[in-house]
Amino acid sequence: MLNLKTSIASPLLFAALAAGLLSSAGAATSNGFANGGFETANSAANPGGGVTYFAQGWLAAPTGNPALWSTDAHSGSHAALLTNPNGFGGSTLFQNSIDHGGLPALDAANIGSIPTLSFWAKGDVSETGNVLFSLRYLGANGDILGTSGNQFFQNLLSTSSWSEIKYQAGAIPAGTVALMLEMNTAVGPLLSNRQNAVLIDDINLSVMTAAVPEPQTYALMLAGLGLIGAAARRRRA
Ligand SMILES: [Ca+2]
Repeated sequence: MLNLKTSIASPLLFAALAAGLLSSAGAATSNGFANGGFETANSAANPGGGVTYFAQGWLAAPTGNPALWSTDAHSGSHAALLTNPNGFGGSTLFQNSIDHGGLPALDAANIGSIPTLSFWAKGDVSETGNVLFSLRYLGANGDILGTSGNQFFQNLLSTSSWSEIKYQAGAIPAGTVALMLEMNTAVGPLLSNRQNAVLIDDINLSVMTAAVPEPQTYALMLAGLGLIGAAARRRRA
């Protein structure tokens, strides 16, 4: 049996394994949602066409109370505002990582990697409301291949200061080409003089590319294996 402790091949082999582990960390692609700080206005080149764009690339639900472009910001000069000022309503924003986002279509290199979503939020949902986000994995035909489910975050909100909210999603399933984000607040009657209003800013979606050993890693591994083979042959001889 090969004794790795004394084999001349072991330092090279371990170096190759270490290089492989390092390269398997992958590279982050960020930001997956362009204009996640809501700093860029909707433009004439990006008209609504039946859909409400409240900031460049960001869609508001056409029903209920559309998401708004607010000057109360965590960074820069604008943020998104979800609000139902009269109660009994919903307000929703959407983003798709391809059509309006910052990522090319995801492919096999992304399958199995873990997306991370982070954003900053401030506000209140009133006593009868809630606010949530949902990440969905979309296939090439727009079919939903997986979802984070509804992630409620009203308990993390403050009316006076911004809170950072971070979420590590499930592994990207095979066939996924895009991630879609939905954020929504809904409320019944407004109680205790509490408004339903949630500000969102600095949305960042980070998608790690999956492990792909680089050519020099393969070369090191082959060199290490060759030396092990040579050592083993010497020992047998
Ligand atoms: Ca901003």
